[in-house]
Amino acid sequence: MYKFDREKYDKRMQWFTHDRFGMFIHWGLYAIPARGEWVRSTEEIPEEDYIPFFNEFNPKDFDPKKWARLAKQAGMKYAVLTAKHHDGFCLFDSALTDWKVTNTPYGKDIVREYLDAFRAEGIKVGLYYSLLDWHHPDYPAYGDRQHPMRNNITYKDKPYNFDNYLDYMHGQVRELCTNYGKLDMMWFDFSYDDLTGEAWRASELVRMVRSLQPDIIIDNRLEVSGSGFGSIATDEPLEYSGDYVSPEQIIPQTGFKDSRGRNICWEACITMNDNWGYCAKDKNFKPAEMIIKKLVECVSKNGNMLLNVGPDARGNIPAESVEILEKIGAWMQKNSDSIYGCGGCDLPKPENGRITKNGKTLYYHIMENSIGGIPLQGISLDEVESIRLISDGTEIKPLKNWIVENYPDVVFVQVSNTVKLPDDIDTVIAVHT
Ligand code: H79
Repeated sequence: MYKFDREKYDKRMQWFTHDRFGMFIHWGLYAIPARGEWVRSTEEIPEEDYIPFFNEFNPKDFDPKKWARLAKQAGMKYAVLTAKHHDGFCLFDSALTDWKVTNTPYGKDIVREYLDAFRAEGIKVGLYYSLLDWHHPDYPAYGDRQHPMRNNITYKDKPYNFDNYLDYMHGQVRELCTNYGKLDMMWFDFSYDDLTGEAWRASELVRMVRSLQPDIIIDNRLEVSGSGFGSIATDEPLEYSGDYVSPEQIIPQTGFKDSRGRNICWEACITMNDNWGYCAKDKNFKPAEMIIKKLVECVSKNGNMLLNVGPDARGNIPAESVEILEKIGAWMQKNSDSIYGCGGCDLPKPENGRITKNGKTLYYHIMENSIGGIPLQGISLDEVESIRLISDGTEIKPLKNWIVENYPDVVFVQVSNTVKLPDDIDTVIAVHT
């Protein structure tokens, strides 16, 4: 009988709640048509028209060390690569299929190259594995044009044996957990309709993963889709509940608490533009400034952000994404003390920004300027030990004038003589109490 072990759980989640910021990497054959990772389904591309991308796949510029350096410079502490996405194509050398990178002209095991490069930079490593598989003949992709997860028209009216697919899927996950050293995270994607939980033989799968990788963190999508908590939010999580909630393309209004008031771990996965896989036409990139503020928002609600890049067919991360990551990195260089090891606090969100907290230090993220003193809401002067600008450690003096007396639970700071506040993005003031 499975029994949830809270102590073990808290221990394995320590790095996750500390690190807060990771890189998601969506890469596969779909980088060649360059219309996003769902192209096979949305355009109802039959097998024979997708195979040419397989025969062609040879990313000349692929240099995972470059990706890893970029992630590190951006302040990302962990990464997750699509070992297999919904099209079933494997970026690893699986013994269970021919539909894999080592059979393309490129010929090498990309998962292994990625793992080596990211580990060398001290970045924790995860793998994404799609539960959907439009390539495998026993996955129920039975050609229903109305159903996006199941509209592989090549398999229309073909009989299938779902148990064969489950054996294959379990076998591949076993390969990933056996042949590639220590993995920090498995990111399953995703449950829908009646395909959820034990329909994936999920308890058995999770038991196997944890026996091979005792410290691994698993997302919650063996139980739910991209939305919803699952039993992780209850006092008795199921064996396959996963370790954290995985809101997709959304940052929740508040953090999550379980019935006993404990924070529930979560990670918002977010794209920079409107696609996960490379999409040549999609130039709808979010400004770096916005992404930084959203990262702060996640942390202020006790969550993580997994920010996506979709490398192109040659293996280059798009220039727009590189620029965004460099800007994030410049901000993190000065301000990451307000991200790593931080979470939210019980104070309401201040009007001019947000608060993150690490132990006795409150980080006031000032995103909007004030005339006169800048209000740091929710504290009083007698609680304050020191106030510092975290970018350079400059001491900041509390303002003392007639306003202050009217607001006993606000500390006003005057910084115009020392530094202009805020900068374009988010100036962080550390209040040590
Ligand atoms: O891997 C990324 C997405 O491809 C995957 N999860 C993230 C991490 C994902 N799979 N499904 N979904 C997200 C949600 C499904 C959205 C859909 Fe659609 C709406 C499928 C069909 C309509 C989006 C829009 C995809 C095709 C059109």
